[in-house]
This record gives sequence, structure tokens and C-alpha cells, in this order.
Amino acid sequence: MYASWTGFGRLAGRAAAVGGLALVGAGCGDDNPTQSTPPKIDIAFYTDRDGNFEIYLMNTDGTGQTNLTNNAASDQGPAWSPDGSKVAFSSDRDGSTSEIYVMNADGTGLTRLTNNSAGDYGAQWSLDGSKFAFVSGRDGGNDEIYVMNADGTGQTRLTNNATYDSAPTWSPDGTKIVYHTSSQVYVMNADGTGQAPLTNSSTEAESFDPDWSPDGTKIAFGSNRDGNSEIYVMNADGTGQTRVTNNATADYEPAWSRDGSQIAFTSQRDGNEEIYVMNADGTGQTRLTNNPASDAGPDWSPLR
Ligand SMILES: [Ca+2]
Ligand SMILES: [Ca+2]
Ligand SMILES: [Ca+2]
Ligand SMILES: [Ca+2]
Repeated sequence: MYASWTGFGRLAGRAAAVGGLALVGAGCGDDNPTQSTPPKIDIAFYTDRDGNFEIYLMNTDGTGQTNLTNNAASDQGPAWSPDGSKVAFSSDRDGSTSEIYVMNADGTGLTRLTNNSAGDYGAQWSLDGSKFAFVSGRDGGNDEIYVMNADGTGQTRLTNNATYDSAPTWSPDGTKIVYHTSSQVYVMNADGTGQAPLTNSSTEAESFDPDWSPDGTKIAFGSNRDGNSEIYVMNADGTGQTRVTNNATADYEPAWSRDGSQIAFTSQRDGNEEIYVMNADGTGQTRLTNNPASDAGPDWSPLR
């Protein structure tokens, strides 16, 4: 949940916010795609419509909702590899805390990348596919931002402070990481130096869920500065902060399409968490999921 950065961040908040069991949606169909499936773009997300959180894919018009995971654990936070061949996610399937995993885009080839007694989650690939930024509580007390190589080696802490750090995302050129800390959106160099706020730290409002546009010029984020959570877009230097959603319920988790023309996001405007898409200027807001369960954390694949 967008307002749950005390404790375990979004994972714990979302796990605690689950409503009733949902009827099985379109996800368990057997529409066996053939070898000649044409190139397409998928939106990955996670949903508890089957009783606990699973990673799902759907087409960008909301059709073809299909689960990639199927187990009793909580599988959350999908992130596409830049080449569209793999999906990273977090799961507590091997114990009481979440670890970061990678699977092929058809759900096969599961590989665990982290292994410790604290929660690890929020993995995001660098655009060259060589590294992850992620969140871990392994060093005690509160969550910090880490990086590792794409095979899980070289796990290195970037932040070290008394507050919870979360939601890291790379700049397209790989030189910077934007993230959430101290109730604001911050940016730092990819080696952890130069940590600085992009949103105003002097207000009571919180800004969160940053996502860098594919051309590097803009950052989308969520903020409750106008009374409830809305999606905003700003220039990458923090100037020009502009609201692109406007309604009485919570809108958060913006995710740019790979061509930069659209933003997917999570909203509660229709009574529970659903995935929506809109043009990057906020026009054309369209719901893609529609069920009483939680649907959240959208991430666009490239054309694949
Ligand atoms: Ca599961
Ligand atoms: Ca911290
Ligand atoms: Ca709103
Ligand atoms: Ca829903």
C-alpha cells in the first residue's frame, strides 16, 4: 500500500490489506499459444484473486490475464528484464521472509538470487540488464537500497541511514537511481553517492513510487500532497511537478510504457486495487483489471 512505509514497506502493507477471496478470473485458461505468436507487449502485475498473491501477465488492453506463479506463498513485485525474456519478483516461498527470484517469461526456470533471514524485495533491472537495484532489511533496523549483479553476485548496500529506503528504479543510462526515503523521492548516483531529494522535504505530504521515463527526461511518482494519493510527473531534476490523476481515492505505482507514451498505475477508484493505463499526460484513463481482489504493481514489457 502506498501509505505503508513503516515496517516492511509495500509487501507487508499489501499482504495485510487483502479482501475476500476472488472468483478465478481469466488467468487459468488453457488457450495454449502457438509457436507463431506475434510480437506483443505484456503488463506484469500481482494479484491475490486466487487466494494468495501470484505474478500475472496481461495484454495492454487487459485481455489474456494469465498467472506465471502458482503456489501458496506470496509472490509480488514483478519487474521485466529489459529484453523481455525474464521476470524478477519477490516471494516468501522458501521461508518466512521474502527473497528475490528470477523466472523466464513463461514461468519456468526459477532462480533465487538472495538468501538471508531478512526481507528482500523491490528488484528493478538496469536497462542494460547487468544489475538489479533492490530493497533489503538484512542489515537490521530498517530497509536499505542495495545493488547486485543480475546473477545475484556482488550484493552491495547503497544507503545507510535510520529511515526506511524503498522503491529504487534506475535512470535509463544506468548512472543514477531514484528511490523513496524520508517521505520523499530522492535520487543518488549508482554507487550510492550524492543522495538528494527531488520532492519537497519541507511539507507534511509524502511522495513515493518513482519511475524514470524511458528517455530519461521525466520521473513519474505518487504523492498525497493534494489530499489523497495521485500520480505526478516531473522533470528528472525535480522541476515541473505536474499532477496527472485527480480523484478522491488513492492512485499510485506509476510505471512507464517502454515507448514513454503511456503510464500504467494502481488505483482504488473502483472500490479495490485495479490496474489502469493512461496517456502520459493523464488523458484516456482506462481500467484493465476488474475483480474484487487486489491487483497492483504493474510493469510493462518491451515489445517481445
Ligand atoms: Ca503465490
Ligand atoms: Ca535506511
Ligand atoms: Ca487520487
Ligand atoms: Ca481488483
